[in-house]
Amino acid sequence: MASYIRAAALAAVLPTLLVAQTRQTDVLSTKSGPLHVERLAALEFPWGMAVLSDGRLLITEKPGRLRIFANGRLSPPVENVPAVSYRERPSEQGGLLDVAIDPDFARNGRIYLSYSEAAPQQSPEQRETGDPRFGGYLDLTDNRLAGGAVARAVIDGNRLRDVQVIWRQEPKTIGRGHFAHRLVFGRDGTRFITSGERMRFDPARSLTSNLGKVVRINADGSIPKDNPFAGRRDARGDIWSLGHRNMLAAAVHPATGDLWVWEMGPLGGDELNIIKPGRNYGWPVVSNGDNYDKSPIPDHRTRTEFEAPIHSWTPVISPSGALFSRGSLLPWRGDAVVGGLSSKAIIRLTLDGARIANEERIDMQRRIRDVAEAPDGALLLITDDKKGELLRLTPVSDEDR
Ligand SMILES: [Ca+2]
Repeated sequence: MASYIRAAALAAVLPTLLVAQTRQTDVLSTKSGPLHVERLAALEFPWGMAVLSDGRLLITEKPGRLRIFANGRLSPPVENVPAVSYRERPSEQGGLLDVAIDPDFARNGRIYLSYSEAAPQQSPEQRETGDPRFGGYLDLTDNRLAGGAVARAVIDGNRLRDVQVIWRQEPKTIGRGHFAHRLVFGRDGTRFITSGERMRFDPARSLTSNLGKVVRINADGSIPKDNPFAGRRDARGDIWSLGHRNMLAAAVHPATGDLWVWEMGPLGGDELNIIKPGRNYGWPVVSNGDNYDKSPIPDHRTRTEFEAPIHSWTPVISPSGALFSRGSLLPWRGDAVVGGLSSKAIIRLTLDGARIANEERIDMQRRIRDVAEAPDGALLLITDDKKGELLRLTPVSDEDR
């Protein structure tokens, strides 16, 4: 009560100071110096972020809302967003997921959204049969047939128009997990989608399903002619690479143009892979982790025909969103910055080419769902929680100390 009275008294005299106080600025210590942590907005299970060149920020909330954060305020939900499949429960991984801005946004005003959708035909008889390898993570009450989708649309004020679905996960399956669904643009303008294996294991190695794949499509959903399986009758043309599990973080390296993808392992064995077209990254045959029921999986080194990760993590980081820092404000130029869910951290990777030279886990005490850099170089974070937050990290200047 005393602090409330003090704040109220201050408000009468110094309204601007009170604004700064209510933004709850904290200081975080890192190896590269202290950072201010400001809380900019409250959000319910935010999932993806994309920054427009004018500084506006698009943010998705998993229950099915898209918001625009501008001038310190969050917009009402953007209208005409596709309907998503979402039920609030601890294990729900579906909903409205990533958002990305067209490289030619200034001309076409277009954005891309990934999300989970229910199948149009649902049957009351369908039931999750489950796989014992999931141990305690099995949810046998689950019976909804769903799959991921990607739509593009033009953003017009606070409304979407010309919404077109350009890609779908096939087949749809029962299950609440492993949609993956990060959206990243290649330097040639093609679109990469990380498509999780929906907790089904074997589809990841099948060329006739697009589950457990990195997918590459053109802006309109058509298949690029130089995709590795384009034009083949026995394979899907949208597949770029296979043998993946649940890849929630991806970014294109600014110098090489290579696609870097971070993948959740099961019990242990989170991976960083640099993606080569047409290659198999091993899931579910090999992993540097074990199944949730403790049954072992052969390590990557036992099967050299599969691409081995550049790096794997045990204990895990639970990678959730990644970027390569421009370093225009934080002294992190060229570093990979990865958000961590179960690790409740930001993982800063200092690189030597394609090798991790140094790793810093910066404890955030919150599940970090995605990372982005603002036009001024500030690091933006969203946290995975019903009472989620948009946070901004900036260096503490000498004047502040
Ligand atoms: Ca692998």
